[in-house]
Amino acid sequence: MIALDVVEGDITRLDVDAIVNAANESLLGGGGVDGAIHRAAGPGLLAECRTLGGCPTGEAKITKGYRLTARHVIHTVGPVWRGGRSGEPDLLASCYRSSLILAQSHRLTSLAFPAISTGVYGYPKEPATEIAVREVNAHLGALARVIFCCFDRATADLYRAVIAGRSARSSS
Ligand code: AR6
Repeated sequence: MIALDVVEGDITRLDVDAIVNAANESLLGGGGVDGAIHRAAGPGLLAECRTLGGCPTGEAKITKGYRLTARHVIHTVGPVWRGGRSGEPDLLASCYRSSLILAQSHRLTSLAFPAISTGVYGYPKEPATEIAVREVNAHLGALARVIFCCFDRATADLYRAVIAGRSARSSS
């Protein structure tokens, strides 16, 4: 039974137990997928986020989903890309791992990830995708379904290639 799925589109529309938000350490909203999630969830999400006291890079915190179809939001903070020698790969891996562990500790069974850090935070897409797929494969646990939600076709193709075990660099 294959649990990994690649979906192209807007993560705020997905019917899953939790969608993951690529947030910043304040957890008080921003642009990109973070902005889209807060807009779709409504003001209740920001109110709950204010009670959380932020979130360190590489860690994750959970809230309810408010007006989203998803029941919960797992907020994680990816690393800002600074060239790759400032611990970015470990921090990005930690985002995926922390989110998966948190989902399972709340007995969630379906989860959708955006491509964390690959927008405003500038993490190159190919190594980021390899980390995402590796960590999800390693920490699937009892999750029945994990979706990689990609905002565009090129990102979805890259995920499909990495999941299929093809080199990211030969996927275009
Ligand atoms: N659904 C799915 N993916 C999306 C969506 C969406 N609605 N919108 C954007 N993406 P980014 P980061 C993709 O910049 O790099 C925020 O201001 C996008 O194409 O959202 O982790 C936070 O507050 C890209 O591939 O997140 C932080 O300050 C991916 O989501 C900062 O940005 C991540 O892009 C975090 O930067």
